[in-house]
Amino acid sequence: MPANLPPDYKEAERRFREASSHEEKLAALREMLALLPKHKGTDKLQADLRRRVSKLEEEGEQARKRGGHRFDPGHVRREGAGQWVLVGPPNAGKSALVRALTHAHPEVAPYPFTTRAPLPGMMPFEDVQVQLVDTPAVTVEHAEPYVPNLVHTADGVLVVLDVAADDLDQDWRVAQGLLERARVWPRARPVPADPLIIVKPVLVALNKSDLDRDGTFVSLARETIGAFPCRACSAEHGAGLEDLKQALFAELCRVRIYAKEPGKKPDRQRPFVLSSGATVHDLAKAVHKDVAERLKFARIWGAARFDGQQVDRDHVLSDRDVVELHV
Ligand SMILES: Nc1nc2c(ncn2[C@@H]2O[C@H](COP(=O)(O)OP(=O)(O)O)[C@@H](O)[C@H]2O)c(=O)[nH]1
Ligand SMILES: [Mg+2]
Repeated sequence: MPANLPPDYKEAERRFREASSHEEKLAALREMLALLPKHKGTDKLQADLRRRVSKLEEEGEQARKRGGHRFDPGHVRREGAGQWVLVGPPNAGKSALVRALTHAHPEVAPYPFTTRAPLPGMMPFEDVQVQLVDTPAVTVEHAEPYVPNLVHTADGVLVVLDVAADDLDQDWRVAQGLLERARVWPRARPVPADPLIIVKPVLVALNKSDLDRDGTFVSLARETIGAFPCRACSAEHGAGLEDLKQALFAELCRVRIYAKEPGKKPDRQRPFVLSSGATVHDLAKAVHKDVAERLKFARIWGAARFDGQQVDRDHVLSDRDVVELHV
């Protein structure tokens, strides 16, 4: 890999790695090709990118000829502030959690493998929505082949375990095996230098806490899962769900920004949701690319010290800032 690739290129490359649909992949690759500095040192990379672009173009053309869109269970369109995919053994309560936290109605039943296809639902949290995707169970013997891809492309993975299960150790091992197959590395652990893995939040829901009268099961489970962040909850009785919702939003590392035009009130209903670390310029890009190009400065209302204070485009935003963009 040639050194000194510009940050924009690396950003496009990140998008390529995280892309789950054909269109997203192609768009990111084309951007990488456009942003790649063209000189001798990048000849091979250029050729490689060209080859990958034309291969994807060809595949897209063939798919269109075959007729329209085929249903792809390994890809759920991302919506809202971020996408969590729920995974775990049969009967842990994945579907019950999606039912309790969203407006979706997956089937909940006391027998295994009720859920066959991924089912997304939107979880309202304060003034945003977080997407939860219910999936079929994964066991030692059985896994739908598309589940690793869902796990790889989601923004976060919620491992759902039944705290009262007979063999929690095995359920946990199977879940970890799935993360490995999906090439997902949990953000809570020191990250190895492996270009094929993708780092994302992995959270564990210790469900059915209502069956754990004296807390023994939960403490044993916490020992099993070690350093992973976890929340005890009961999808059926509601205990711990508020806390879980909070964690699901917090672990996404997002900021909510209310944009306003000079002289007008901010739109408090629909914040722009950006990755934490986003700058005034990132917000302007999210509003419109013309705004980003013409941006002169911004004023911010947020934490007390920014009471309408003027800042430049590189200023890093905080959750719930109100930002007035001046073009
Ligand atoms: N006691 C108790 N039972 C639960 C809880 N959540 C789910 N269940 C039950 O566990 C069974 C499996 O739930 P389901 O959501 O279908 O599990 P899934 O296979 O992981 O999707 C059903 O009989 C649910 O009623 C809970 O928090 N407490
Ligand atoms: Mg289910």
